[in-house]
Amino acid sequence: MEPIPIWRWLFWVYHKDIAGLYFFFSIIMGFIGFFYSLIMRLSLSWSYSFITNGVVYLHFVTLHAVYMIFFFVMPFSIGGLSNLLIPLCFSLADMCLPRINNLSFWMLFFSFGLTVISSSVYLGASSGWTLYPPYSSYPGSSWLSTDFIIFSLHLAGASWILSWINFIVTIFVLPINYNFSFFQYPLFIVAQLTVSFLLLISLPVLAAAITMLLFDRNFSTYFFSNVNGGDALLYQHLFWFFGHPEVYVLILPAFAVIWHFLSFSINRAIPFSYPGLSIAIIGIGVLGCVVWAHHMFTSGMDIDTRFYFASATLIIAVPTGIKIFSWLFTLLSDSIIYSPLLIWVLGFIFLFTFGGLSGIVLSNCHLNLFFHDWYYVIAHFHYVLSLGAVVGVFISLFFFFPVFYNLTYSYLNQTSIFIVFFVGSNILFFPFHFLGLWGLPRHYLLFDLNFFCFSISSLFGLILILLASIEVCSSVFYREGMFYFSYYIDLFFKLDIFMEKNVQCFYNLYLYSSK
Ligand SMILES: [Cu+2]
Repeated sequence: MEPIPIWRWLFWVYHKDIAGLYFFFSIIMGFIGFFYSLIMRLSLSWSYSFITNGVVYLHFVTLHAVYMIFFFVMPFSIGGLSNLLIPLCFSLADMCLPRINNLSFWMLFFSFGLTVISSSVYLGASSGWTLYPPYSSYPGSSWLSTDFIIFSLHLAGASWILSWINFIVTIFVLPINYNFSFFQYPLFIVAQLTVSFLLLISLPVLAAAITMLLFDRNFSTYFFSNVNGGDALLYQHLFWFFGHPEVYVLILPAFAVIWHFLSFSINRAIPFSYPGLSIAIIGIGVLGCVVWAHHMFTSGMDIDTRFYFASATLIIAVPTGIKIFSWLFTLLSDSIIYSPLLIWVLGFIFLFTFGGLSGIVLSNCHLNLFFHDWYYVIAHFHYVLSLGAVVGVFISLFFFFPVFYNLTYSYLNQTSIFIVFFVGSNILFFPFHFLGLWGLPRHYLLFDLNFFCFSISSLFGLILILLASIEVCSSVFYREGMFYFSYYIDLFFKLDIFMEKNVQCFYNLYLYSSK
């Protein structure tokens, strides 16, 4: 067989190839984001000896968030998993707009390039991923880094907009042969549709906000400058109108993967309480768009507004509870097939529920006045996102990669990676709750030496997570076999089977290929 020329993959349009590009890209980016968190933990462990400049420390905080959110979790769970699975769920040969698909990946890649340029200019962007105006406006950071981060977010946003056009069109236009009613869609499709609509609603708002910020920085427009008649709070409203739906964009695909794995484990195509789950996903999406100001309780809103946002936030616990009880009930089933991934799912449910409970504490608009910008908040969103979404990434790696890319893990490795990751992540993040209760503020390089033992234990936990990630990369092996992808596609078209049977057929392949 002739070797493929290196430039060929620049023009890949086939959905599985593009998904592979996204997976490869996002895993590299995950390690870069991890590297930033390692530097943060090191500099917090030996205060003022590792990094001496608080602005540089904030630069690492900013870049850690940007890499993890925009270049690790989003490309993996949206770009990668959707491109891989949406055509398969409907037995399609490819996505509806393959060239647009290719374009959106490379736009994301150039967006990453702009972030690299941003971090190489002077001290780097140091206003957090939220880019709040007093810090990100011209007097706060006069060097060019923030402008490049804004360009990078623009380009990444344009890339996701192309992606969601592609997903929505593929889901609604192509599967004409099947006549699905909405409540027959697989949950993965429902989740990706919800994600697409959330991006459709929220990304243009983010684009508007950061464009105004760009104009403020370069053309003296004063949209967000209170001194000159603007309103800095406006930026926070616009940003969190994007920022809160964004957390569901990050976590919903992980939920969908959990459901598909659990329904596989009980040998059914449809998970327990299926139509309720569809409604719960959509409900989370809708509610997620009307709770943004719970990030701004300390900004001086009047009491009625704060109560509205607090209670709307609490209502999200209802659809979330539906999902958690559905998972737990599925785990109680008699016909459950035990595999190491079930431990991962249990870990996911534990970590996500734990993060959800501290979220209920934070959604209280009075308690929030005390917890705002303390370590408690960091503990909350790392339990929900970093651990929830990242465990979703691990489960996808173990569950889908054996079948689609012939890359597989032994059961022993899957279990040992889980133990190291679970112990490490809890050692890292659990003490943050106490640090928050004791009033340790986030975003600071220096802190009281009374907390020294906690910062050392957090560093130890982070090193355990690093070991788990290295084990993931080192213990993967290529399994030559009959289950290469084209065979799998052929199987679909030859049998011309309906979606549920496709799912079943995939599961059988999985069982066979990852023993
Ligand atoms: Cu929120």
